Amino acid sequence: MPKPVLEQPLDVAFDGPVATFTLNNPLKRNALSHSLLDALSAACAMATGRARVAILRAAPGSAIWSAGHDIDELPRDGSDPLAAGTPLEKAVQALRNCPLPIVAMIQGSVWGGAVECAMSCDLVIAEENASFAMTPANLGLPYNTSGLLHFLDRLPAGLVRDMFFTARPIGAAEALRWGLVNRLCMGAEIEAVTYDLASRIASKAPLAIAAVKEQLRLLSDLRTLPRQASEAIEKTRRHAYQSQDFLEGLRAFKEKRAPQFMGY
Ligand code: YXS
Repeated sequence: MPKPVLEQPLDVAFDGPVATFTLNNPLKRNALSHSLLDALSAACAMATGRARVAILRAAPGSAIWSAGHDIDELPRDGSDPLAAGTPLEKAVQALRNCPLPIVAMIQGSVWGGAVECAMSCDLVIAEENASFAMTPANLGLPYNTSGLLHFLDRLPAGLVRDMFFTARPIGAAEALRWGLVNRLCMGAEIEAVTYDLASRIASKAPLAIAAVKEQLRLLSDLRTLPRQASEAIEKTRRHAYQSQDFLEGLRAFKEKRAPQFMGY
């Protein structure tokens, strides 16, 4: 493994044309703190022009790839926790806008906003016991429209409903079947498989790949919502993130108990 360049909640290392971004927030199960998310956005910029491909991973042997957004850093003041310009939304955009192909190497379980980060990478390689769970309904948090569009780009609407309404973890084999994962491999092989794939990508024409990545992003983002639809979305989301239920979800998580949602 190449020597990390930065000792941050995200380690960044370069080995020739391959950059490695390693999630490094072990005390909180690699939860995506604002500082980690900002470091991820910065790493995408740093790697541009310096590497040909990047790998986003957790430390070797991690049981949890990432526990999702740092719940302690979700706002309790009635503001939109997933507004445009928040660190999570900016990191997702940084992954999607980065000219380099980014490969998510998934060991362990992936939760909440970390699923959107993994899906915002260009390829997802997962070990056989990986899983993906969307859990905003455990907190009372209404996911945002840009995020839901990313899910709908990649997965059938029926599976998106299943994930968001039940919060059940999707296993690696099911994720492969639906295209959330590109390749599945044994845990012992995932490093070799991922770095071989990265080396293969690094040997291709970078400008051609960057042009295709940008076109695919623009084509998938080519949607504008009529004003009335945006207003209706904002109203229903505000009703949820300003609810007592959202505060109850946050309290229940911290108190390590099941939330009691009352519908207001
Ligand atoms: O009790 P201490 O102080 O040691 O802290 C515990 C957990 O509170 C902490 N921790 C987190 N802190 C902030 N944000 C998190 N997302 C988070 N996850 C964990 O880490 C310490 C060890 O956690 P513990 O004891 O639960 O570990 P475990 O191995 O028994 O269980 C690992 C998990 C991941 C299954 C469990 O920690 C868990 O269910 N975490 C929450 C997963 C989740 O719901 N993530 C979604 C976050 S919100 C989000 O991503 C978006 C905003 S959205 O909701 O819209 O998707």
